[in-house]
Amino acid sequence: FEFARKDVNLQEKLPTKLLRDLHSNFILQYERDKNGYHYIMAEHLRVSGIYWCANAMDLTKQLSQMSADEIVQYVLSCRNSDGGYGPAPGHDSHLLHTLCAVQTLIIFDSLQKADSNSICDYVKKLQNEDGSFCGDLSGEVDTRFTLCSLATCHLLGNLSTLNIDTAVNFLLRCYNSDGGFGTRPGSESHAGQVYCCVGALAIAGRLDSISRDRTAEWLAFRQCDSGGLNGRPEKLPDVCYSWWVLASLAILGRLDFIDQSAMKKFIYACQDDETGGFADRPGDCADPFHTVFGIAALSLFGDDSLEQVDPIFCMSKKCLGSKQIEMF
Ligand code: GRG
Ligand code: ZN
Repeated sequence: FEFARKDVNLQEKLPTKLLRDLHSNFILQYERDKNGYHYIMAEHLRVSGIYWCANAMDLTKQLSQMSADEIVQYVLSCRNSDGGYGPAPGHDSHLLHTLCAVQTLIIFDSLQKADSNSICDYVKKLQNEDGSFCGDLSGEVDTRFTLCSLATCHLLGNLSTLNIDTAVNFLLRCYNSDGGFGTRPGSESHAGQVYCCVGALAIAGRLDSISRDRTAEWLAFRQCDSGGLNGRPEKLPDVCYSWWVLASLAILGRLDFIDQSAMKKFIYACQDDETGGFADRPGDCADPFHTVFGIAALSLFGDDSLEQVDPIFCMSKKCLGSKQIEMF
């Protein structure tokens, strides 16, 4: 009898180095194929998709290959009269897409084309009495929306429009004794939520409120024998957790808590050496979401062929400039 931890096998024929230019071609293809099946399917997350594609092109130093004006005009056309942005023109505003709109405008150096005050007003109205945030008018509360709010207002230079003390109190109520964070108080720890909470605490300048080592240990336990990382115990590894977990460790100053060479091997193995792009796991179908987070994770380890990524905002340090947060 053998105790089997859920994991994947890395076969020998899988890629073992970064196929950078294949990825930028994959993204361009995806972006240009506007009548394609995927593009139509993804309307409900179009602005987020645009941020993933633009960010992947920026991190692979290929941003100049994109039609900047067309993309910026499209993003601006997703703005609603409440000040927020929806996923596509005519769709309701949501914090997830509002942050992605702001990120995309920064990547194309076009933030001056947005109305910062009305965006911050939109975000402010979604904060609740207990400090938490709703993602939109439907009322769903989630620590993801705390990161979206703090990141958006920070990037617009107006963090103080939010109630940061109550926001931090809410985040600390979502801090579990295992060192992780969940979506709401009492929810199970999940690596994606850890990223959101650690990032939000960093923006608030309140990382001293948690035990960095305890959280970093919970994150380090996400590494499987294959080198890949999962999102919680007993789940399969997935390349996007390379980002959620590694970025959290980087924010905590604890990147050395995991085996970096095993991690890189897993990330390389998730590349598709024919179509370009990264899949969630070796052998699966590549998509822009896993592509940008695979590339961003490799950038955190340092790779001269990539732009350096900021672990809180998942954007190049170059495009963030003085918007970067000084952590240590
Ligand atoms: C990138 C700056 C920046 C902000 C984004 C929305 C957001 C802020 C972060 C999302 C963090 C998150 C919750 C990531 C997890 C995404 C994911 C793969 C969810 C799937 O979860 P499960 O539980 O799958 O369905 P598992 O992997 O556990 O099987
Ligand atoms: Zn994933």
